[in-house]
Amino acid sequence: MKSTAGTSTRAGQRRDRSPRNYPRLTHPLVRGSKDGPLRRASWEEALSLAAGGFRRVREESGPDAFGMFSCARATNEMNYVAQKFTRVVMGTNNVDSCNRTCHAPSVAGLTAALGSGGGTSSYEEVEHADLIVMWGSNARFAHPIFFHHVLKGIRNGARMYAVDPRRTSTAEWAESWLGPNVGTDIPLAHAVGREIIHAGLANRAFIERATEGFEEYAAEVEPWTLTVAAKVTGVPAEAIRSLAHAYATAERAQLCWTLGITEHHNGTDNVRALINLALLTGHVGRYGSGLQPLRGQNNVQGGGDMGAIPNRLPGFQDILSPATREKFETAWGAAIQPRYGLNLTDMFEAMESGALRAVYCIGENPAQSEADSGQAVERMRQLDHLVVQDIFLTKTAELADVVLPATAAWCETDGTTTNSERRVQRVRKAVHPPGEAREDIDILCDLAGRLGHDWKFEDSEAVWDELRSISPDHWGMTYGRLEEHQGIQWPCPSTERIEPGYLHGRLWEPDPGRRLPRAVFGPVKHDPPVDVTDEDYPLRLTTGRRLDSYNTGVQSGSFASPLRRGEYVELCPEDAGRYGVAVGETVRISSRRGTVTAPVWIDPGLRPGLAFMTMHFPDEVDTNQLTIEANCPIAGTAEFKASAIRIEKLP
Ligand SMILES: Nc1nc2c(c(=O)[nH]1)N[C@H]1C(S)=C(S)[C@@H](COP(=O)(O)OP(=O)(O)OC[C@H]3O[C@@H](n4cnc5c(=O)[nH]c(N)nc54)[C@H](O)[C@@H]3O)O[C@H]1N2
Ligand SMILES: Nc1nc2c(c(=O)[nH]1)N[C@H]1C(S)=C(S)[C@@H](COP(=O)(O)OP(=O)(O)OC[C@H]3O[C@@H](n4cnc5c(=O)[nH]c(N)nc54)[C@H](O)[C@@H]3O)O[C@H]1N2
Ligand SMILES: [Mo]
Repeated sequence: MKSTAGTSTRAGQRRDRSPRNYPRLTHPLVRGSKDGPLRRASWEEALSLAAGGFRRVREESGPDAFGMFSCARATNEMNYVAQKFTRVVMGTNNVDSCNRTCHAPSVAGLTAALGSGGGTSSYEEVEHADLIVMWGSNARFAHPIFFHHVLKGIRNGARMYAVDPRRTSTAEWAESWLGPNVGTDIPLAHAVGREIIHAGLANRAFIERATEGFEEYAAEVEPWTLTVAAKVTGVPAEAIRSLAHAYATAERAQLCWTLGITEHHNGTDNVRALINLALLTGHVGRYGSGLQPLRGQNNVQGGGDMGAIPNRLPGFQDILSPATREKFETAWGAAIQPRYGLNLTDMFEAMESGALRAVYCIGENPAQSEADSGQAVERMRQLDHLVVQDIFLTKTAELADVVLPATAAWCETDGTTTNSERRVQRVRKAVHPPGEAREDIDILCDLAGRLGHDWKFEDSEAVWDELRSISPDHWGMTYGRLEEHQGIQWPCPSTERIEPGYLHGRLWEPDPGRRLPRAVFGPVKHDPPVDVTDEDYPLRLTTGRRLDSYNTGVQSGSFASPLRRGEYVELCPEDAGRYGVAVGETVRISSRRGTVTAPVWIDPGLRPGLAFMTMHFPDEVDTNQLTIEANCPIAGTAEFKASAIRIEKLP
């Protein structure tokens, strides 16, 4: 972890609040010299420069000097081809996506506890649950389609609890809102677990039949009495008790979480703390009860399933398994490195050491989405060769040597995507792409050809059929069947059957010989946020989303809308009073990494000492200049949810 002053990169920051709309890329761009400007180029010139750079770096420094950032908004087919390009053409497993910045801890935690990284239930089950817990999730804003299922559940009589330091729009729908201090979810979950055990509400039969590690877990939670946890979390003991009893006594309970849990330096431990509660009560592996990490981007689940992650081949098959590697080597006619590649976080570190020299960035905007973005930009500047393939001219594209204009997956291409309930669905080309823009897969195959691999895919279905032939979980999903059933959930190993929509039914099957794999408790420990608040940086800043905008704002733009009010730093009324600032007044916000200015908004849903900002308007206010690159050692996800800041009123 390196800290940079960062202030210099902010010199040109826009101070006006006029809208910024990104220009759609309609033709390739190249940079004549390292410090020269980007200029228009033909496809021939751009692709030959892109391929030439990749070849040169591989020859000089070996395959592991290359890294691929793959696009979680693009199709499964495109992610399949991108990881195949990385492994077969470039010869490395260095491929990853924005999953690293959000739900990698969910995948790691679920895999360690249950053997598979997918959410365990279907959306429909939420409509028939008795209890819905939304933990660190503002689904009303960030997952509005899923939230419709939640609202149906509530209408059908479900009770809902919300656990979020802010009283969010989601919390407004809850019967009970628990507002923990940022970064205290493990004490809270452990106190819930301890209360369930002490009240005699643990599902002893399930624990005995289906799990391991209970004794160690029980010992770990024992010190977390309601009183101790109330002191650390700030949640009243009675509210913790109420959640424990509601969860343990519900017939069907859905435990849903998102980034309030994962975007911490101990995100995987946080996830394990929640999974423990399901194992304690048997709320997993049967209809209506389950664990749902609501995935972020439309196809971030599919990107991982397709192998666009450094440790798995398509179908979530482990690279370390010799039999799996052999299967893929036969299918692809190329050797696969028998070790995990670098994840996105590792790749940024490797840029700094010089080990990573060339990056092919497809549909990601890390110059604005990475924690401590000043440092991330500096690292990307050190690359010998950066190729960006996007639909807009992003801040990241502005750093590139070659910029390739792609089509938008969601309306200009054919293929499939996979949502949080593991449902694969078709997307179709509905409009013609602008200018000379080409499909992501087409560009990848052209580059592969220039690097010696002659790939011919007739259409997206041909890519999908190749994937099906090597991923047992996808084998039964032909395009025809996807159409017929309007989407199918994995696993789907047979072309004849549709499997139940929930996972891990094995945990409820009789197993007298103890042969079936068990679910594993994680005896995790509390570890407070890395960026401590003190006299100099007395406020806790947490960052997240609003309904009206999308991620770094590239796709949602900054166009004027009655819904959208641009970036603000949100404070509670007490803090605004303490600093003597009113709505709209501009303040300077500093962390140990950088400084930005933003106007103030007052949100009574916040508590004293807690501030909130989004990442949606980085050209106005570059929030990630403030955030800390403190990463979860297991998943590599940064602590976007907890920075320490100071606020000063401008004269
Ligand atoms: N409108 C809109 N929708 C989106 C997106 C978007 O940009 N805009 N982005 C998409 C993406 S990529 C993702 S990953 C998802 C993210 O979806 P969410 O994770 O729901 O969104 P966030 O607002 O980042 O964070 C959720 C909540 O975590 C809370 N939180 C912060 N710290 C803590 C903590 O320590 N403990 C607990 N329990 N909670 C905490 C915050 O107050 C916030 O309300 O949204 C997706 N959907
Ligand atoms: N402070 C703070 N920072 C955060 C977070 C936070 O909560 N707080 N959350 C993190 C999370 S969860 C995420 S997921 C990341 C998101 O980080 P990014 O993925 O880097 O950000 P996006 O703005 O979603 O950028 C998506 C890019 O994909 C391009 N694109 C869209 N469709 C296509 C396509 O079909 N083909 C191609 N080639 N390109 C396409 C868009 O034009 C855009 O440039 O941000 C992270 N950063
Ligand atoms: Mo995300």
